[in-house]
Amino acid sequence: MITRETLRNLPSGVVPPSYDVTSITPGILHFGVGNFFRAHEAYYVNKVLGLPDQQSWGIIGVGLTGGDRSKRKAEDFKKQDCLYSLTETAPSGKSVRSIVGALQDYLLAPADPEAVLKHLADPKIRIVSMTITEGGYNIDENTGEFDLSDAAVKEDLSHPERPSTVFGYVVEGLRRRREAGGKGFTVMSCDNLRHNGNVARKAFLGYARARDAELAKWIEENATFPNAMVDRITPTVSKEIAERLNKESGLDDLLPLVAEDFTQWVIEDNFAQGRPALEKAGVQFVDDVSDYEYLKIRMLNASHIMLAFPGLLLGYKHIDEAVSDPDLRHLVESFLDTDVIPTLKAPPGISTEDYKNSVISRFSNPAMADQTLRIASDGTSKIQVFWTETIRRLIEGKRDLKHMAFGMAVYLEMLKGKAENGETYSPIEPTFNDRVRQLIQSSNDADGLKIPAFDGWRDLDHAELDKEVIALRQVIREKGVKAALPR
Ligand code: CS2
Repeated sequence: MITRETLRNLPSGVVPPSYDVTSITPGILHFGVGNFFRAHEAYYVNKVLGLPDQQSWGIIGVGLTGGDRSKRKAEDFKKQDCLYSLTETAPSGKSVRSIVGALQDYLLAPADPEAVLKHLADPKIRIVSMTITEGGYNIDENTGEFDLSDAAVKEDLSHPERPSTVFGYVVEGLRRRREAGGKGFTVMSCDNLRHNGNVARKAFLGYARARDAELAKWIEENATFPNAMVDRITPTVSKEIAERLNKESGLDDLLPLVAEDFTQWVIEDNFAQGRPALEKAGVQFVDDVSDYEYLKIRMLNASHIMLAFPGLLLGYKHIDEAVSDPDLRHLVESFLDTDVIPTLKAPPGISTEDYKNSVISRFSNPAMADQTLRIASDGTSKIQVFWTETIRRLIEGKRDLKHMAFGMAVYLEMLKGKAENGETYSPIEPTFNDRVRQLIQSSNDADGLKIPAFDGWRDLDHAELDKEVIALRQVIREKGVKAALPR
C-alpha cells in the first residue's frame, strides 16, 4: 500500500509529490473520481501544489453512486490516504512514474450526503469540477434543454435539501452559500463535450430554475462555467495491468493508474473565485476553446470510434491491435483526410497533418491496452458529439458520404454483440430504452436509422446516406466488415 508514511521510502524511479501532502488544504471539490480525472485534473493540480502560494488547491473527490464497487474503491482510497501512482507511458514504451497527492479525501455521496454538502457550502471550496461523462448532463436531445422529466431529477426537486444527483448537490451547495451571504464558485466541467461549460451552465441553471427562480438568478450572477478541452487517453486498469504496473514500479498500489504521455487541457479563463496557477503545469488558457474542441473531438474521438466499432466486429480487443490492421488504419487516415481535415479550422500553430499523425501514434501505444469495448461504449452519445458536425458538413457540401455510411452501418451491426469470429461481447449503451432496443433489433434495417445517435442531421436531407447505410449493413452481414470498407 502507498500511504503518507511510505512516501518517505519509495522505490527508486518513483517521483513523490514535490510538497508536504499534510500541508495542503482543499479548494476544489470534484464529482466523478474516475481514471481520467486522476490522470488529468489531479495530475495537473499535483504539479502546481508544490509552487509558492498554491497549497490551498487540494481536491476533495466525491463519488455519486453507492454500489459495492464504489464502496470498495472508497475503502482503497482511504487505506492509501488518497494517494496513488501514475505511470505515464510513451508509444516507445518509455515510462515516468509518480505519486499524485492532490486528492485529500474521497467521499461517497450516498453514504454521507451532508459531508458533501458541507464542503460545497464551505467558502474554501472555490471550484467544483466534474467528470460525469458526455451523456451525464441530462440534456434532452430533442429540445436541447435540461430534462426535468428525468426520474432522479424529479426526486431531487421534491426534496431539494437532500439531493442525490450532481445537479441537486451543486445547487443545494450554492443555495447554502447564498443564504450565508457568501460567494458562488466555478463549475468546471472536464467532460469531453463541445462547449462543456455551456452545457453545464444549461444543466445546472435548468435544475436551479425548476427549484427556485431567484436562486437560479443568483447562481447566474455568482457562478461561472468555463469551457474546456480535455485530452489524455486513460484506459481502464484491469487486474493484470494493475499487477504489471506494480511489478514495474516496485510499489504495492491498490489504485495504480496508467496513461499515455500526451496530455492537453485548454480552458477559457473564466473563474469566479480564482484558480490554481495551472498555466505553470502546461495548461493553456485561451479566450475561446472552440477550435481546440473541434480539433480534438472531430479528429481524435471521431477516429477512435471509427476504429472501435469495426474493431469489435473483427475481434480486436485493444485499440492498438485495431490500428495495426492496415485496412483499419487506412480507413481512419482517409476518413480524416477527406471528411474531416478539409472542413476543420485548426487553432493557431497547429498543423492538422501533424495532429493526424500524432493521433495514429497515440492509438498505437501498446501500453494503454485500451479496450475497444470501452471506446465503443455509449456509442450513441459519442456519435452525436463526435460525428455530427462532420456529417452535417458533408451533407451540406454534397460530398462523398462513404466513410460515414460505413461508420453508421458498422455501429448498428456492432450493437448485436457478436464478432465475426463468433465471440460475443456486451455493448455498453447506458442511454438505451425499450424503444431504441426495438429499433436496433428490428428486422427492417430502416428502423435502425431512427435511433437517437443519428438525430444530429435529421433536419438535413439524409436519404442518400441512409440508403448507403442499409446497403452496407447487408454487405457486412453477408460478406463481413472488410468487404464493406470504403474504397
Ligand atoms: C475516447 C476518449 O471514450 C472515448 O471515446 O475517445 O475516452 C479518449 O480516450 C479521450 O477523449 C482522450 O482524451
